[in-house]
Amino acid sequence: MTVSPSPALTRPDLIARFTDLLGPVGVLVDATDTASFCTDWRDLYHGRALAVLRPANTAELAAIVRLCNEHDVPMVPQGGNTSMVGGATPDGSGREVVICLSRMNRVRAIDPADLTMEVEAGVTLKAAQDAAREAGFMLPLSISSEGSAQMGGVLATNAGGNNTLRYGNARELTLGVEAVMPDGSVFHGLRRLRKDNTGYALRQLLIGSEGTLGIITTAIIQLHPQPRAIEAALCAVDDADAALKLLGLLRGRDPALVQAFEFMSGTGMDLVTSLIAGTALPLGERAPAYVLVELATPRPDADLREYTEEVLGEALEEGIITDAVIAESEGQRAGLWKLREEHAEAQRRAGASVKNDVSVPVTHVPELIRRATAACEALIPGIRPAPFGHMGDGNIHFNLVQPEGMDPAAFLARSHDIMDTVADIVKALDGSFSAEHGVGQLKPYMMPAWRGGAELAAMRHIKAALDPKNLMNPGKVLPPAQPGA
Ligand code: 2HG
Ligand code: ZN
Repeated sequence: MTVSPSPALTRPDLIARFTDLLGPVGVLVDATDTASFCTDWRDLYHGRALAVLRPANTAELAAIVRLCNEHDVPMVPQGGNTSMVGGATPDGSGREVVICLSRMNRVRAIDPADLTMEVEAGVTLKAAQDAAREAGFMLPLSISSEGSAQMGGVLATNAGGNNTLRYGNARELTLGVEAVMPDGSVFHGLRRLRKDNTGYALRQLLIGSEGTLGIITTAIIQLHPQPRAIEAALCAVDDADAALKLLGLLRGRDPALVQAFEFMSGTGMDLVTSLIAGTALPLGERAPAYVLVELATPRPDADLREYTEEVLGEALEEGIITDAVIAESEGQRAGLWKLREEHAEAQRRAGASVKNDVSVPVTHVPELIRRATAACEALIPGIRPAPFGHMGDGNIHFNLVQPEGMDPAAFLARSHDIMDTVADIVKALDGSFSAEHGVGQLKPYMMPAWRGGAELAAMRHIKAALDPKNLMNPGKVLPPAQPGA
């Protein structure tokens, strides 16, 4: 796919036109104002933007997308800029505009009878969760970056996170979307229907498209009843095999209660407790690995505390876990979650790291961790494997922290070797090379080997049909087509 010859309008002309449409408040052009939009959270990508555009509503967004389409201006949608794969960072050409929906930040409505929330793309996930909670409900999507991540990006990347095992990921929780398509037309799909078999599921195509097929402006999200009781516990285990046994025990007893099941390596936990202020291991001794378990129920009559003590007591007796602490208060529960949620930040502070956001069938998680640890240690002596993540749904962040004292650039130069080594193992275990972080600009090169043939061909046809000029987040998700392919 080629982008047609350069736009007829000069940069100052374009900026003037954008300013006419959005007003000065909606157009950022100074390098100091646009800098933070041009670099990703991991500091892997550094681009330039023709401008950062901040529409205040769908009509403004549609107008600027139409203008971009007319003048062949590539567009990079960006939410809270928390992508782990460079999915929202512009390239270095200075031709792309970043489109940011943070001014569209209203929770429009919560319908208690329908159990739905209508929310604009620029609302942070945390603000949406809070609004749901204040209305007596639960928005069960929960991710480490929820304080900054915005609903538009959460949906565009089909975010998963900590509660997927029980409630599904963004796709399962979204009933309808409104979106601006690459030509500037508006897809009015803000429906709140559980049943609606009327042709292709366009909203599901937009969810997870990482902004390559359109820009989601508003969504109808499915809410859940707020749990009446929640118990969180941190358990020490010897290895991932023991963690899997614990999951089996919990699910065998009552699968409906398990709301989160997060694995953490001893190495990862050491990094958190040594690098993040306000954290400390609440268990007597350091363990090779840990599991953060959360059980929850909306039933008023259940004695969840007693149940949790009983089932963890059984796990201790059977030698599945070696120690455990159950949170005694909301504050303690938050403290346990902080130990888990700060893994990404602690690893960022520990130097360069390579991330492998992979998934395998849950039963293969221990084998994945065993084999990938051995393979990476053989590849780079001193490398620090620090796997963690959403073990209950099979999604492990098999992250590797650089050896102590190694030059970070030299370590990052080995990124592809490391990623390919892990990917080979994941493939042998019937997994995926990107479980929840998406493809972005970091991983399109992996697509032919993993999604080649009819699957990638269909994706290219869809992209070409909806965005024939390749203006929506170009360079993301799909690899460049090979000549003749
Ligand atoms: C998490 O689960 C995020 O905390 C980030 O998905 C994972 O840093 C990572 O690799
Ligand atoms: Zn995650």
